[in-house]
Amino acid sequence: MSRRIILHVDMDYFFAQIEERENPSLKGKPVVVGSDPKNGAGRGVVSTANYEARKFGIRSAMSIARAFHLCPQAIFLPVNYDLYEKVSEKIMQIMKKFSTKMEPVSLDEAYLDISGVVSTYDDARELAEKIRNEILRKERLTCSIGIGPNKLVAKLASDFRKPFGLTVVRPEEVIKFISPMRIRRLLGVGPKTEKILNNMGVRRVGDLEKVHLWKLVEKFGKRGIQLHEYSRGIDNEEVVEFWESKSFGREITFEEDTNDENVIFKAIDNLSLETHQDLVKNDFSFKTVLIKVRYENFETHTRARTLKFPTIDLQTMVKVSKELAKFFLNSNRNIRLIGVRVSGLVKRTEQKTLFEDSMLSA
Ligand code: TTP
Ligand code: MG
Repeated sequence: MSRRIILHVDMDYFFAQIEERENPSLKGKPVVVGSDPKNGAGRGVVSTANYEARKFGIRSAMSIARAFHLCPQAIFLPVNYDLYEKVSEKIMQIMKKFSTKMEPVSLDEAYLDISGVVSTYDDARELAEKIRNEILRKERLTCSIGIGPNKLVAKLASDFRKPFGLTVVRPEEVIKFISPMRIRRLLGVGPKTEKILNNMGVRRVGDLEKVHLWKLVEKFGKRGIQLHEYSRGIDNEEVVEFWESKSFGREITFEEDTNDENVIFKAIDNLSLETHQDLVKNDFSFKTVLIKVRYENFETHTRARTLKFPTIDLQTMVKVSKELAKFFLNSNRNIRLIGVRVSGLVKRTEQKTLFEDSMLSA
């Protein structure tokens, strides 16, 4: 396997930075984007806050009432999701030019596999500078970028120095870089997992590295293997390209926000069935399954998996979708919208020809 170089871009205080750009008089003042604080009686949450507001302890997902209590003089703005989505599209278009493979993970965040574009970490840094500058020049917004040998490290690196940071972690620096980090920083370590690990005396990634694999598997099942790998900075997840590639999918906004697994899985059954009907009608197999989740506070994430071979099997679509969705269920937040999408489409007639060709040449 050739060595990958992965770049992760994350916009700085995204929703709030856009608000500042639209209204420069906000600059330098604490700004909180979220639901209506109603003078401290509001029941919603904070979507994000600019760095001035963070100085008062305000954070994403905190109750808006608490944010109001911490800093009543802050400027509280409603979530203008349509605007953020438009800006997000423009940023994604810019990034896309710089790589052959891009995977947007949320409105303000994307992975780029740049292995095909650069072969050294010095060139990768230069490329990152170009991306950062172009986003700044064209959109007047800052972002932070991380570069590393895989997605896990690249994401931790983009978060390392913010705002307008650029952090490069070479393969030989990975262990030193991640060991001191709190385990909570690892993808998939939510409050529950963190608590269990804390009880085992594990607080930092370096502590996790010392725990035997069998012990992690005993506690966490298959996920234990992943934790074991993450603790060593290992992550073989591919950057999955689905940007603008032809795809089929459906999504649904729940009547009421929910984190009931039964309700969500039932929705996945239905969305998969409808997506599958489209595939059959158009005679396509799929290779990639993608799940999209929007939480009650509009934070939106996607997660995808690519199969080894294209398939038309509905059960596979359902099974992979549910596995991907599970990842989002152990958060304390309710889900507002869920979507199932398949890409990496192959015309079934062409697939047959390909298969026969390979049989002939074998
Ligand atoms: P983040 O990248 O997590 O946060 P951020 O861009 O606001 O700040 P940072 O500089 O630390 O990257 O999330 C991106 C956007 O997603 C954020 O601007 C608002 C939204 N969001 C929510 O609505 N709720 C949340 O709980 C989080 C974490 C994000
Ligand atoms: Mg961000």
